[in-house]
Amino acid sequence: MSTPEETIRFSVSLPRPLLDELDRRVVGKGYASRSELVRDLIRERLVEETWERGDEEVAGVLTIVYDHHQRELTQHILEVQHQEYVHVVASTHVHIDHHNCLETIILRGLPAQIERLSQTIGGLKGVRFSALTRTSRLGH
Ligand code: NI
Repeated sequence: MSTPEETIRFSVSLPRPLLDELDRRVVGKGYASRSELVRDLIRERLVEETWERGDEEVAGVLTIVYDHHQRELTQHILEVQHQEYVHVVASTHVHIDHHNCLETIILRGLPAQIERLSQTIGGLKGVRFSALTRTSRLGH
């Protein structure tokens, strides 16, 4: 009998060049074993597929860097977050220097809602950098 949390060992056949590539990544990324890397690759793919399907609630972190001196930009960023408050879980603002502000905004909702909100904020004039980290529930 197998339990849900049981770890199963199975063998995989790979062409030598692909295995070499895998092993370079194991070393390069500091993984303890091939298994650890393969588990992470599978989880990454599962998250991607959940976002592509689009029918399940997911979470994301939007990281932005913006010009503190851009007129009314801070106000616009806040307004967008208030309008979409159901999707905004939390946000953190850090003043990285005299000109630049960094903000991380944790978002929750359907993938399309998070993508749209991220594009709206990322597209505001004066936002110099914008990157969305996509995550989802992983029961394994
Ligand atoms: Ni600031």
